[in-house]
Order: sequence, then structure tokens, then C-alpha cells
Amino acid sequence: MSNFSTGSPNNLDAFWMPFTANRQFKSNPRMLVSAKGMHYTNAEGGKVLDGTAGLWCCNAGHGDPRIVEAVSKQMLEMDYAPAFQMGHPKVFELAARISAMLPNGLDHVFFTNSGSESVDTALKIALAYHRARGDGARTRLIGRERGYHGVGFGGISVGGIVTNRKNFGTLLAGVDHMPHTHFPEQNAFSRGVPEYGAEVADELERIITLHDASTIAAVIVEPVAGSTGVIMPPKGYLERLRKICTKHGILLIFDEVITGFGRLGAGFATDYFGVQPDMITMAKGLTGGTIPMGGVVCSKDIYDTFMDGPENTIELFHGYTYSGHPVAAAAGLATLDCYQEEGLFERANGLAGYWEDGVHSLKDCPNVIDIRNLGLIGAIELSPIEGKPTARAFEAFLKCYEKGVLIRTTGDIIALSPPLIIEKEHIDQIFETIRTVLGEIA
Ligand code: PXG
Repeated sequence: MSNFSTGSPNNLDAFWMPFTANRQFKSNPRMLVSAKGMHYTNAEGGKVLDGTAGLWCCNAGHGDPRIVEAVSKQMLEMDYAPAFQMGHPKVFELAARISAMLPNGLDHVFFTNSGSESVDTALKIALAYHRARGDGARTRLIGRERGYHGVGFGGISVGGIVTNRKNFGTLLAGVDHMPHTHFPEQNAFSRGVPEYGAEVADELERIITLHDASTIAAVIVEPVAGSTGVIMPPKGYLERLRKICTKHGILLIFDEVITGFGRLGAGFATDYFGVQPDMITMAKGLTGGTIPMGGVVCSKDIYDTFMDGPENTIELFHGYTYSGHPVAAAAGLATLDCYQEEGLFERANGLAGYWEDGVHSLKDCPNVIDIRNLGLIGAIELSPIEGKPTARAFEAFLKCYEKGVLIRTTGDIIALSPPLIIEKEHIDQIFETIRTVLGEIA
């Protein structure tokens, strides 16, 4: 007989935590127990200012009553509906609203439950699209060094972060990588997009010459790379990628899991940069982090290519039990209402200058070797302690948390991405706290 009664809240052992130093955490846990607006409350009763929107996802802040109500209502009304061969109204409404937010032609949304699933879905759609067009030799996928596209096998294959790849065998075959766009020598302390580096996009031409365009299905990039420690696209770089992909019949996928839903002060990076991909992957801000949900937006051309055979055949053999889950769809709709009613994307845009000044004010702090920013993203790169990479930034993370500010670190880079409801006084508090901490740990 199963035993359901032995769980204890004081036993931290059973839960294997993701992307976490488990033993270190469990010896000195940092437990968050509630959240409202810009703040978490921890188990000790301390208030913690959220400088990271959870993990880049709580763009509408925490605990907005509109989302809470929509989710509760949906749970009461209908908890679940089968995702295959059945529908429910909210998911259609959400797809229509997302496509209305995007440039013309990006019209069709396939729902998933996370960014990783969105990436794998987009890569599969790219392969199946070329095959459906009778161009099935196009099977190669091109990512970029230092790219992060989640943790599915597709995502880590096109991704370019060595720790996420090296332990997991052979990955997908037929993948190549463009060079990353981080040029600290030329671009350190750039405000917004850096001037130098657009020409590195031409490396894609070299890769295409090596493999031949007729073997390449898609190129995937983060318009702004997040997880790797925040790397901005050099001025003109994304335009150049778009041109090359179009010239060679290669699909361009923008992974907008972090840039989507207002992070740059525009709906999406495609709007911000004025460059239109063939597919966009999204998650996180889609439901403000409240209920897991992701999506892939496809061009009309891609969708129409699939809608071709006999009407009673399934056009794409792909989907998840929880694709377009009604509770997630309700959360998504309410989150879009919050963004719209509060004008949060415009608000982020309006605060971007103040944010930029704030983050760059740390230039004179000890061990700061670069500062980068765009929209409501900020990154402060620290010089590593010799022989102990990541230690300096992790110490800064712990000290900021002790002082009531949640930051995120990756390598020796502090990455900041607050909820879009942030006020100027919160911005001041984040940068004052980091200044104090960088002084203390120098
Ligand atoms: N693509 C991109 C561009 C991402 O940033 C994913 C895909 C995967 O999403 P899921 O929902 O499967 O985790 C991400 C996720 C960080 C951090 O602190 C970033 C992510 C996740 C957790 C932490 O940089 N990005």
C-alpha cells in the first residue's frame, strides 16, 4: 500500500532541485513563501525586492488580482479539456490575441508548456515544413555559441553553453554553430546595442558555403542572449542574419522566451529591432510566470504549407497533453490584459533610460569589467577571482539577498530583469544595494 503520510516540510532531501547547488542550498536554504507586486517575502519574514522578475518571467509583477481571479474562475469552470481533436474557447482567443500583437504574417500559434518545449517544437516544425515542401534534404539546424534554448535535446544541441551540453552524449546530429557576438575589447560599457560586430553575421555565409544551403533548415538565435550572461546584438547584426537566411531559403527563428512581452520596452524583439523572423518561440511572460505555458508563432507561409493534404489527416504529428491548457490560457489572457491596461510595455520603454543610467552608475565599483543594458535588462560583469570562477558573483548574489534584493548570476555576471511594474525608487534600491555589496566583497 502506498504511504502518503511520511512527508515533512523540514526534510529537504527528496527534492532534486533544478540548476541548483543542491547540497549548498540545503545546508542554508533560501525559502520564498509569498509574493506581491515587486516583492517576495521569505521564510524569515524578510521582504526581498525582485530584481529578476522571478526567472525573467513575472513581467506583470506578483499576485495581480486580475490573473488570480481569471485562473480561479477557470479552475471552477473547467479544469482541463483534451488538447487533441477537441478545443475550448480561451485557447483560440489567446492565439488570436498573440498573433494580433505581432507583425503581419506571424499569424499562427502552437502552444507548449515551457520555453524548452517551444524550441523543440519550432525546430521540428522547421524540419517538417521543408519536407512538406518537397525540400526534405534541409535537415541541418544552426545555432550560436553561447546560445541558450532550454534543456530539451533540440535546445541543448543548437545551444552553445558547454556545461549544458558536455554531459549529455551525442546530442542532435547535423547541427552547426555561428560565433557569438560578445566583443568586450571593442564594446565594453556600451549603452544599448553595441556598435561593433555586425559583420560576424557573415560567418553564417561561411557555414552555408561549407554545408550548402540545400541542407540547412533553420537558424535559431536569441535576439538578446539572456542566460549566457546577457549579450546584445551588435547594431545591424540581426538585419544581416535575416538577409542571409532569406537569400538561401533558410527559416529564421527568434527565441523570444526572455525578450517577449515587454522586456525591451516593446511587445517583442521583432518590433524593437524591426526584423521579422519566420518563427518566434515564447514562454515566461506569456502568463507572467503564473502558470506554465509556452508557444511558437509561425508565419502564414509555414502554416499554410501544412494545411494542404486531405482535410481529415492530422497535419503535424506533434503536441503535448497540456498544449493550450485552459487554466494557462486563462492566465495568458488575463496577463495580456494587465500588460495592456497598465501600458506595461510603454512603461518599460519609459523607464529604460533611468535603468540604463542606474546600471552604468556602477562602472566605478570594484572588479566591474563590463556593463550592458537594453530595455529593462541589465548586466554587470565582474572579473573572476583567480582559480575560482563564478565565486565572486555568487557571493554578491548571497549578500544582495541578505540585504533584501534578489539578483541573478550566471558565471561572474550579474543579470537583472525586473518586473515591468518597477518604480524608480526600486531601481535606486537595486543599484545602491549592488554598489554596497561590490564594495563589501572587494
Ligand atoms: N529559450 C530561452 C531564450 C530562454 O531564456 C528557454 C528557452 C527555456 O525555457 P524553459 O521554460 O524551458 O526554462 C529559456 C529559459 C536565467 C534563466 O537566469 C533563463 C532561463 C531559465 C532559467 C533561468 O538566465 N531561460
